[in-house]
Amino acid sequence: MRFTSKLVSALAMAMLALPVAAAGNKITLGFAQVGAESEWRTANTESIKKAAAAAGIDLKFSDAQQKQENQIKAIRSYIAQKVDVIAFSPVVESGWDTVLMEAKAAKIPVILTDRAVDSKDKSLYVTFMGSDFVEEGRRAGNWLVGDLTKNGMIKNPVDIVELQGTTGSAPAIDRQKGFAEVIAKYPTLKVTRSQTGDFTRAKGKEVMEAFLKADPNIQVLFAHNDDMAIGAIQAIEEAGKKPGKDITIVSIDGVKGAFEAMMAGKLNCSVECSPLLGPQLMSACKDVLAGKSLPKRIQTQEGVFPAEKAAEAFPSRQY
Ligand code: GZL
Repeated sequence: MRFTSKLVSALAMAMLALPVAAAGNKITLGFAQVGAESEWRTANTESIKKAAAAAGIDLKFSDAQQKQENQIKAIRSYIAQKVDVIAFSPVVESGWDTVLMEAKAAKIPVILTDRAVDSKDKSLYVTFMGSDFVEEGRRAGNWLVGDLTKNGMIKNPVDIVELQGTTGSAPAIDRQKGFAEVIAKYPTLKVTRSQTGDFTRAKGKEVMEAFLKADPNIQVLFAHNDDMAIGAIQAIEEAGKKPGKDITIVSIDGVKGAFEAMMAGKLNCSVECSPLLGPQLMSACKDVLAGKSLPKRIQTQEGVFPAEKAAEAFPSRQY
C-alpha cells in the first residue's frame, strides 16, 4: 500500500512540474520580430505565421521597427502574459542579458532565431537556429575572387565598396568578417569604403550615391543583403553606369528581387540566407515544452546563386 501511494504522489509531482502546455493545452508562443526592413524579413515573418497556424500554436507577434527597446518591451509583455515559450531575432547582438534573466526567472524558455546574442551565459536561451553569417561572407568573397580570376582582373588593383547591414547586428558583424578573411589573401583587393545601409533599399541607395560621388572608380560592390544591393543598383543607374557590368555586385539573401535583378543582368551573385525558419521553430517549441533537449545551435543549410544560375533556379524559389 505504502509503495503505491508513494508512486502516485511522485507521478503527481512530475505532472505539476511539467509546463501547462505539455499537459495537452494549446501552446502559446510570444515572438518578437526585428521589423519589416527587407524582403527577407517579410518572408521570415510569413514563414513563422504560417508555421504557427499549421502547428496549432497560438502566436503572439510583435514588430519592433528595428528598435531594440521595442523588442525588449515585447519580451517583457510576453513574460507578463505568461506565454509558454518566447522566440525572437535579436536586432543587435548585445544588451539582452537583463530581459533574458527575467524570462529565465519566470521559467519561460527562450529560442533565438535568425540572429544571435553575445551573452556569455548560454543558459539564457535554449537554442539558436539560423545561418552561419561568417560563412555567407566567405562565400561572397570566394565568388568574387573566382569571378575576378575568370575575367583576368585578380592581378590588378580592385576598389571594393561595402554596404554593411544594421550596425551591431550579428549578420553585419559576421558577414563583414567572412568577406574580409577571404579578400585578405589578395593584396590587389581593397575595401575602400564601408558603411551601414541598415539592410534597407532606401538607405542602400543613399549610401551608394555618396560612394559614387566620392569614388568614380568603384569596380565592385559587396552588399550584406539583397535589398541594399537593389537600392544601390538604382543609384548606379542614376549615375549613368551599368550595374552588373561597370560595377560587379555580390550580395546575400537570395530573395525574389535579387533573382529578378540577376536575370536582368544587374546583379552578379546572391549568396542564399534562408528566412524559412518557421517550421523548425515550431517543432523546437513543441520539443522544449515536451521536456526534450535541443542542440544549442541549429544551423540552416544554404547555397550560392551566381547570375548564370538564376533563371533555372527562379521557378522553384520559395521566397
Ligand atoms: C539574416 C537576416 C538579415 C537579412 C536581411 O539572417 O537577419 O536581416 O540578411 C534582414 O535582409 O533584414
